[in-house]
Amino acid sequence: MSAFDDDMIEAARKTFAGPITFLKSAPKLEHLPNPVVPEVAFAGRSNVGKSSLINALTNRNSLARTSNTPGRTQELNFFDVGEPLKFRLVDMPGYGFAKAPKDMVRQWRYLVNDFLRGRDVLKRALVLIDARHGIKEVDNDILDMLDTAAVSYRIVLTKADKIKATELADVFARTEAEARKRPAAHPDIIATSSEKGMGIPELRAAVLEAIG
Ligand SMILES: Nc1nc2c(ncn2[C@@H]2O[C@H](COP(=O)(O)OP(=O)(O)O)[C@@H](O)[C@H]2O)c(=O)[nH]1
Ligand SMILES: [Mg+2]
Repeated sequence: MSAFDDDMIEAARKTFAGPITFLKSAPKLEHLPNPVVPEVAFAGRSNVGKSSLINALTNRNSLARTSNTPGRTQELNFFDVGEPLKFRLVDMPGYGFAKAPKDMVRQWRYLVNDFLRGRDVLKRALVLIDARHGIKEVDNDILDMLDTAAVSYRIVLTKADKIKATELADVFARTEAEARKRPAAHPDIIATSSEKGMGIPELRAAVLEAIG
């Protein structure tokens, strides 16, 4: 069922088992690291499981902090992968939490939009969608920004362990159909569970594929 062959899966496993370190947080664009290697960014509404997924991918327990306090960080977090440096992962600020002040929403939009438009080394974004809900209204902002900026992206379902297999098959088909209508979206999506490890080897391979 996987679109990745064994060699790709194994190469990806090795890469993510190697050195990965937190580089820096950038609350503003002037704090971005120099664009010296390809980057893959993770986006999604707060609490979608972004930090957990980055931790699962990198086999580390607390590389990206998992927290239950949504929306506290309006920063781009950069992680260096490989020694010598091969590529970077970017943890983008979450969106869509209920109590966000208007200023914060505006700041989020500026930061994310400017980053997406101006970052030449950004090869792909992974947009995380909660498997229990599928794509919601609140996700359209980022999907539209990515389509408009022509930044290639792939939709990734999270927390797949929280629903039954039949429900997952349903939301998977529905979400993939939506992805196929969007100009900059990869036609294939990936279902993951950070808790159970489902889809993690494939997602690692998808990151390697994206950086080329
Ligand atoms: N059951 C289950 N819970 C998860 C999974 N991924 C994240 N969570 C939980 O969802 C909550 C939010 O996760 P977090 O990674 O902090 O989300 P973020 O705000 O998107 O970074 C935490 O309580 C996690 O333990 C998963 O794959 N399965
Ligand atoms: Mg987080």
